[in-house]
Amino acid sequence: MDIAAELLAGSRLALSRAITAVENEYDEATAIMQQLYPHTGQAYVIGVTGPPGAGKSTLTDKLVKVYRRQGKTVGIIAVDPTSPFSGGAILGDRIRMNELTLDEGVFIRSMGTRGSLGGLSRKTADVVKIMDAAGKDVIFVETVGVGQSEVDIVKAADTTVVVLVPGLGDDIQAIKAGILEIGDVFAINKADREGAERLKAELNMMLDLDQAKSAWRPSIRQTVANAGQGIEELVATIDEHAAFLGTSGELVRRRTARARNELIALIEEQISHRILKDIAASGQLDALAAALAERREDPYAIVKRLLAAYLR
Ligand SMILES: Nc1nc2c(ncn2[C@@H]2O[C@H](COP(=O)(O)OP(=O)(O)OP(=O)(O)O)[C@@H](O)[C@H]2O)c(=O)[nH]1
Ligand SMILES: [Mg+2]
Repeated sequence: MDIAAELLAGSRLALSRAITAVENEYDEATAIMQQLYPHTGQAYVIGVTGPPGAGKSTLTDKLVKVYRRQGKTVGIIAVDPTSPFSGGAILGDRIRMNELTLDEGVFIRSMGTRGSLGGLSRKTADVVKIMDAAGKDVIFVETVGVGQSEVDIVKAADTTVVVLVPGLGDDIQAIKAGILEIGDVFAINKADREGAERLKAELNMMLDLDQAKSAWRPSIRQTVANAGQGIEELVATIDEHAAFLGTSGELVRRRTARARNELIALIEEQISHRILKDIAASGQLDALAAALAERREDPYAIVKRLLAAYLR
């Protein structure tokens, strides 16, 4: 049996190998994804993002336990755009989620950049699909908040939980507009610390000012993740958002928009990859670069010519 068939039959090893194939861009990755695609679209995807050390992993660990008690199987993808490590090498998460690694109903995978930040969000989306096809009911994507990269990564999520903590200095100033836009649910974690109430008030004010109002007003919950406080309430809020997405038709709209973006990215990637591979292999790329440097050619004419040749 091949990897995809074994994965669909329930093999954890095949699941792991499929993810590795996508991460490392092995030749068989496309064929695997193609076989799995019809089996995707079943899982509910929850994004968890926020500043470094906010308690995302601790919170995820507690949330996962609630879903496990409900009998749901879970996939966890811990994405660190700042780390070159992958395949479970993010030690802190390993330790914090120690008990979960012993649970057959939970599959955890860490992903780093491996030097290619650009491909990380697309690869994350593929890993979500792989876990989805493997039958995970709920999939968590945890990513550290460092800017545009995590915004792109959480686009794979149905519900995005933004984790904030009091006492980050300028509190609300530190919360970039981008993060406000992606939050469906806000968790003010480390609410045992001073300033949790003030942060909540400030956040509420910013959300009220937000121009791009949609039918869903993001909810704010306070949590103390390491003590397990506020977890059930947070789950209830996530469930409320999921229900809202379903009844309003927003889930279909979001997933359609996501499919559209993924298709565009795939077209761009495959076409440029194909053309670049051809001209690099034939040595043309170097010759063209030299011609440009000496102004014997212009890049617009070159691209026009390459495209014309490709489209023929
Ligand atoms: N006081 C307090 N500490 C917490 C709380 N939640 C988590 N912590 C602690 O905060 C530290 C960071 O927690 P993590 O869960 O690793 O945070 P993270 O956001 O996943 O961190 P990165 O993935 O490294 O960005 C750990 O030492 C936790 O035990 C909380 O609610 N209150
Ligand atoms: Mg973490």
